[in-house]
Order: sequence, then structure tokens, then C-alpha cells
Amino acid sequence: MASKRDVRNHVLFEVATEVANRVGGIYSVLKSKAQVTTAEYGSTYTLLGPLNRASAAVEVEEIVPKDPALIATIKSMNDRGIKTLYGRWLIDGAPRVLLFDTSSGYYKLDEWKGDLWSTAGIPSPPDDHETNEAIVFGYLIAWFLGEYVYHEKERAVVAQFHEWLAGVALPLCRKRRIDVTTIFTTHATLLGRYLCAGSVDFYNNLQYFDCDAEAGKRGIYHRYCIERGAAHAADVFTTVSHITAYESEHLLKRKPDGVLPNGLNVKKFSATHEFQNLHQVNKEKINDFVRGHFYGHNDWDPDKTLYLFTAGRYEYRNKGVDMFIESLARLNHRMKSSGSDMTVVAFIIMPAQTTSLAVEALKGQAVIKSLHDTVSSIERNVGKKLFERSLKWQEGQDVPDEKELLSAQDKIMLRRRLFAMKRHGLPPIVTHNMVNDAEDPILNQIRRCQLFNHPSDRVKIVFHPEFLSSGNPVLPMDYDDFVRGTHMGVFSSYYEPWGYTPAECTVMGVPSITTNLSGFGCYMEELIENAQDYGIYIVDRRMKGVDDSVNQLADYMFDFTRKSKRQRINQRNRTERLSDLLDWKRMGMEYVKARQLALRRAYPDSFEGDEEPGFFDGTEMKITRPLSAPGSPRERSGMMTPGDFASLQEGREGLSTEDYIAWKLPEEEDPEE
Ligand code: U2F
Ligand code: UDP
Ligand code: G6P
Repeated sequence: MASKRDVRNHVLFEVATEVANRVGGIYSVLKSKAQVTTAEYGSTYTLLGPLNRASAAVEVEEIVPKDPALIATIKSMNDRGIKTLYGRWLIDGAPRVLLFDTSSGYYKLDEWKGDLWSTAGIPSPPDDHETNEAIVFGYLIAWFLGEYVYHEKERAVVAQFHEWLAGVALPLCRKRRIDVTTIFTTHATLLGRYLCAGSVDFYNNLQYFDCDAEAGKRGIYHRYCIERGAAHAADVFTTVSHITAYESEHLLKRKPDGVLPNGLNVKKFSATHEFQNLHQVNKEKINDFVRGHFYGHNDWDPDKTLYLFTAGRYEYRNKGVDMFIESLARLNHRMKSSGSDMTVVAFIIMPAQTTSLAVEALKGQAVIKSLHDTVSSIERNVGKKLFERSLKWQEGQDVPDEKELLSAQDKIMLRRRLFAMKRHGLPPIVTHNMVNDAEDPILNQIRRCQLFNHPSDRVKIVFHPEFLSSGNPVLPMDYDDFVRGTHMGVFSSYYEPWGYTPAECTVMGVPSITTNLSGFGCYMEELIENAQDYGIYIVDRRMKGVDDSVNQLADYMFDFTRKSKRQRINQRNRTERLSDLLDWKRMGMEYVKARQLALRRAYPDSFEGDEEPGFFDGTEMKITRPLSAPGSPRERSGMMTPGDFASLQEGREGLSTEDYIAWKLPEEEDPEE
């Protein structure tokens, strides 16, 4: 390999299938990270992805490239029939994107499949569309990179690939000795996801799985080969959390070089308590929904009601919905037997197959709206009458009698509304008509646990089998606003490489419960002493038996119901204060280190004399408990989660990016109650 390339002024490409195209969590990663990466690289950063015309039309604005090497490369590919779109992704940071129309590369599919088999030993069955897409995309990327470094001879090129779907190019770069340095970042492993969704004791058996056989049994052997090939062919291999690093070591047979945790683009309000106000405003909107949904049963005090929720893609076991419902049943029992005057409404937001909104759910909102309209109209009539009577009042007369203010007609109208609120059955669990009501795992678990929204239940359940949107007539709120209005998010995942949902709660100042099997949970547990004080609760699903974990979750929720309003407000302040920890301004540091390591591995001569960056040496600061005085971070060293992977949060020396500020615990604290 040439070693003369300029490593300081290198060019960066990031390759993924979710560039300007939302599918899952990788889109969240790329989009939220864009701002810090463009701040660092400017025009030398380009995201490469497949072209999805529908979403590109909305998210991308076409522009003309300026980099001569890029112009020459695109032209050469266009001349051979490959269609591309170069533009700016219309998000914060406005990064440059180059999207490849994979359909224009299908004329070479058979040739490429043959080549993949002969050069990398990776088979590909004929009828797997997703894999075919991955192959065409991978070959287009390898083609692009090969041409690009032919035209760009001065600067070094770093290419970072996310997930197996973008990984086919990695073995090709290696085989063809393309003069780029590569990073492969996996956000989950295929086998991990499949094995966990079944009923295996995953974490205790990680060392023992016969990966080839397990992949074969599930019909994903060829995909597994791509994933494993990508992990081995990359100069630097990383994952999003220590727990996934451990998993990758055993399932992909390469120990990751480091961990690149996921950050968020934290938006600060100018008034620090603004997020508390937003909680109140959005909680009112949830109150409105609840009044409608539970019409005829609103016998509890909205001020003594707590909103808990879980949300995500419908992965019943992986996302821990089984455990959440079971714990809610135990919580219900404990609240009843302790005579609690609180009510918990637990929301489950997970898209499932539905046919339409349920009539009963629509009716609930309509009934309450009519009641509201009628009461407003009566209010106006009464006000008008009271004003008229008062105008005519003379000294010596009685003040107007309230009984005369309500007309017979008003009374009839009100009576009608009250009768419309009578209901024979219990308030529904689910807001939609389900395609598979009888077999739906969530509904069956609710049935098994007998959480039927009975008046005596202190825990009520609402299952909303669709992602939230402000255009929905039943619960008209966007997801972010909904989260702000709740009191706590519960994500009791069994398989969760990172888990954006609890991180999003944190930056919005909403406490959350996760597990020590989620990347985010482990990360926070490592970083913060007494995470609970900051509103980060972590259920032990690793060392405890299932029953004990369920009880621990129920305990956390029960303790939460016993907090006073003042305590909840305090806790939200502390939670929100952690948001800087999750900002890409800090998290992005790990990406910087991974790129440095990749350059060092490909061009060792350029780093002669420099000291190795203290990449993975395992020392880490911990955030202390929230005290009135500013906490002094505790020096600690040693292992993190299983697998002996140290954190990349070290080795700040020698890194030029001033932008990635060191994180500091904010100084002032609320006094403890
Ligand atoms: C992880 O979440 P993802 O957003 O990557 O999850 P999905 O988009 O559902 O994709 C998961 C994997 O499953 C595969 C797909 C991915 O490798 O190729 N797959 C498939 O093979 N067939 C299908 O029909 C659908 C999916 C992770 F789980 C989160 O915890 C992280 O927060 C997130 C970001 O790092 O990455
Ligand atoms: N989400 C959403 N609308 C909803 C519920 C969830 O957009 O109604 C988003 C949520 O904000 C988060 C993502 O879905 O960004 C789930 O990401 P996570 O990392 O928790 O899980 P993944 O899907 O990546 O496994
Ligand atoms: C925010 C608002 C307060 C409100 C409180 C309710 O802090 O600023 O005005 O009283 O939320 O908190 P709760 O936990 O009861 O929803």
C-alpha cells in the first residue's frame, strides 16, 4: 500500500443504507451525528448510500460537486450506466451525500454474485432481495472507492461502514487492495437478534453457539457470511456498546477494537426550566386522551396519575414487553394492597398490523369533546345571564340566584351528554382493530396477567399499535411531545445493542428504566454512581433470575409511585442535567479515535515517533452522586462490562478536535428534599 498519503487532511466517507432514508436506529445515528462531523470535516465528509427516490425527494437537495476527484469518479460511473444523486441532506449540519441508484447496477448482479463467491467465498441464494441489494450496493461502493483513490492521489481516505447491509464492500476493498482505510461498525449482530427473539438463554451460551449451524437453521447463512466477512476485512472493527462487543467477539469471531456509543443532538433551551413547562403542557394533552379513552370510568384524580410508557419496534421479547406487562401486574397488586391513592396509566407504543382505529377509541374522544363543547356553551349562557341580571340589580334586591342561571334547555343538553358517557364494558386496552387479535403476543400477555382496566385496578393499560403522530385523531401527539408529557419510560430489553429510546428520555428530562442487557443501560451504570438518583434505573437481567428481575422492575415502579410531586420535579431536573453526557459533542470523540486508529494501521509510517493514542486502556471517570456541592469525579480503573473491553473515552491527548469538549458536572444542584 502507498504510505505517502496525507493523513492529517484526510477525506471521510461514511457508508450506510439509511442515509437520507429512515428505516431504524442507524438513521438516528447518522442524522444526529451530522452536525459534529461536518463541523470537523466540512466538505471533505460525504455520506454514501443507496438512492431511495421517495425519501431523497423530501430529504435531499441536489448540488454540483466541486472536488475534482469526486467529479471524475461520478462521471466515470455515470458513463457506465450507474445513476447517482449528489446533494445536501437537509438536516442540521447539511452534510453532503452521494446516493447510488442500485437498480442501475443490477445488470451486473450475476457477475458480482459469482465474484463474491470466488473472491470471498460468500454464497448468495437467488431469491433474497435484501441480500441482492446489499451485493449491488457493496460492489458500487467498492467501484466508487477504487476510482476515487485513483483520481485523488494526495489525501488519505477513511471509509466507515455501518451494519452488514453496507458491509459487502469491505472484503472487496481488502482483496483489491484499494488504498483506503476502513472501519466497520456493527449496531447489532444478525445472529444475536434472531437467537434472542427465540427462547434461548443467550448470554450464558454465547461461547458455545455453533454459529454456522445456527445461521443455517434460520436461513441466514449467506447474510451471516457477509457480516462476518465485513468484520474481519475492516482495518478497525467497532460496535455501539460493550455488551454488543462481547456478543460480536463470540458470534463474529473478532474482538472489536473499541466501542462507539451512540449520541444525540442535544438542543438546549435558553430557560433551563423550559423542559419542565413542556412536561406540564404535554401532560395536559395526554390527560385529554385519557379522559376520552376512559370515559365513564374517570373516577381518579389526574393530579395523582402517573404516565408510564414503553415504545419501539415490535420485538416482543427483545424489547422486554413480556417483562414490562408482568411487572405491571405485580405493581397493580402492590398498589392495591397498600391502599395507594395513585393511578398508573401504562402505554405500550409498538407498531403491529392493524386494520383501522377502533370505534370505541374514536367514540371515547368524540364523547368527551361533545361534553366539553356542551359545558363551554352552558358556561357562556350562564355568564351572559349572570351579567344581564347583575346589570338590572338594584339596592335591596338579593344577588342573582345560581339556580335560575341554568336553563331547562341547558340541563337537558347536559343530561344527554352524561348519559352518552355510560358504558357497559370496561375501557378498551387497544386503540386499533388488530389483524391478529387472538394471537398477538402483547394482548395475550395482558390477558394472562388480567390487566383489563377494571375500576379497582390501580394500573391501567393502553396499547397503541402504531407509532405516534400529531395527525392521529385519537392520540394526536408527535412522539417527542408524548415522551415529554409522560412521567417515566420503561425499556426492560433483553436484546438491545444500544437503545435510543431511554437516551431520548434522558435528554428530555424524563426518568427511565432500562436493563443491564442494553448498551445504554450498561453505559450509564458504568458512568454514574447511584444512577437512580439521576432518574436512570437499571434492572439486573444478567445475574438475577427472571422472577427476581420482574420483581426489581415492579419495585422501581412502585417506589416511583410513592414520590411526591416535588420529588418528581427534582428528579427530572437531575435527569435532564445528564444530557451533555449523551451529546455527540462528547460521544463523537470515540469516532475521532476510531478514525485515528484506522489511519495509523494503514499508514504506520506517517505516525512514526508519535505515541500510540491511549485508545483502549480502560480508565474512566465516574459521575458521582448528586450532592449539593459539586461532585468530584472518582478515579477508577478496571473492566467494564463482560468481554474486557475498555472504553474509548480515554486518550484525549494528541487529538486536535477542540469541538469535542470535555464533559463537566454542572455546578449548582437542587437541595435534597
Ligand atoms: C440497532 O437497531 P436497528 O435500527 O439496526 O434495527 P433494524 O433496523 O430493525 O435492523 C436490525 C437488523 O436486522 C436486520 C437488519 C439489521 O442488521 O439488516 N434485518 C433483517 O435481516 N431483515 C429484516 O427484515 C429486518 C431487519 C440496535 F438494535 C439499537 O439498539 C441501536 O440503538 C441502533 C443504533 O445503533 O441499532
Ligand atoms: N420512535 C418513533 N416514534 C414512536 C416510537 C419510537 O419515532 O412512536 C423512535 C424513537 O424515537 C427511537 C427509535 O424509534 O429513535 C427506536 O430506536 P431504538 O434505538 O430504541 O431501537 P431500534 O429500533 O434501533 O432497535
Ligand atoms: C412541571 C411544571 C410544574 C408542574 C409539574 C408537574 O415541573 O413546571 O408546574 O407542577 O411539572 O409534575 P408531575 O410530576 O406531577 O407531572
